[in-house]
Amino acid sequence: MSVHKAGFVNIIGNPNVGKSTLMNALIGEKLSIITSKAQTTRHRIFGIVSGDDFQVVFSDTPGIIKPAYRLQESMMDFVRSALDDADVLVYMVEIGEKQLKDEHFFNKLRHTDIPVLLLLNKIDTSAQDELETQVTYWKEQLPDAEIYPISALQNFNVREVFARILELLPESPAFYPKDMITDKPERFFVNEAVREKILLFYKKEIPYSVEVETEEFLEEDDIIRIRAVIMVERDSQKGIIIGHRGSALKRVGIAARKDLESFFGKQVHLELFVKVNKDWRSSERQLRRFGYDH
Ligand code: GDP
Ligand code: K
Ligand code: MG
Repeated sequence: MSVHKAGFVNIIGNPNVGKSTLMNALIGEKLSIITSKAQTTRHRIFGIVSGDDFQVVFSDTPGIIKPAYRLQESMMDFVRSALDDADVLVYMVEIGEKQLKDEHFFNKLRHTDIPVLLLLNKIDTSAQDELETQVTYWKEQLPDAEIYPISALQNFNVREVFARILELLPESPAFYPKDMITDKPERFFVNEAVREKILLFYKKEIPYSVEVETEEFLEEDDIIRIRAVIMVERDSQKGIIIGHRGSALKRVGIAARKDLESFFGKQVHLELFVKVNKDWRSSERQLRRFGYDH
């Protein structure tokens, strides 16, 4: 009888190094939203890859940042717990980057008993000699880590990383049903798809003042009917989100609907509303409502 392996792999690193891109490449589904802006990923998201004799539960975390307001503090709680509950840690840096912003966290990473794979990402953007310099630098910084130069975007070395993860996993039965690919409910992906388009289409601070909540998710035989609310902090932001005669909001709706149709494999009817909800970012009660309290 062959051995069954299963375990938890946490992907950590600074904002924008490519953590969500890697997780999606590993899983082959667009579970985690990706944009070029920092703080795109606010929650921890599980992505599950199963085979006949293995199950890997990946967790994509928000980037490591110094908390500036309440929301960021609870984002950092996710990151810290990611160091404690993993079987394998994937620490991602991008080529050219030097050292974590959070020294305390970096020390913890250096002294952990959990195996660490250091992925040097975005090597598609660098020259060979720069790559060598970086590998030397990181070998000094984290002597116990195994270093893999990769390109998450171009799928270079991703397969090799996955194979190594499988070797490092403990013998264990599966934790989740084999056909499950994520722990998040469908509504979560609606919220994230809408939020991704807002991050892409609006400038400056607008995206960071926004939260999305799906109020209705009705799956019928050949269509899914969704109603979602975009919460902003001020009336002026509401106007910007909606745009001239609703044109800006319409653009968000069309783009998000396309993504959701390919994600769910079904026609989607998406209705978006904008509501003003003052100070959602700093209120404890509101944060709990949006699921940031664990
Ligand atoms: P995260 O904040 O660490 O989750 O980073 P994301 O996965 O959201 O990626 C941030 C940006 O880096 C996006 O614009 C990605 O397309 C880009 N990116 C990710 N991986 C690579 C890579 O291997 N090469 C290049 N050139 N860009 C990448
Ligand atoms: K990002
Ligand atoms: Mg991310």
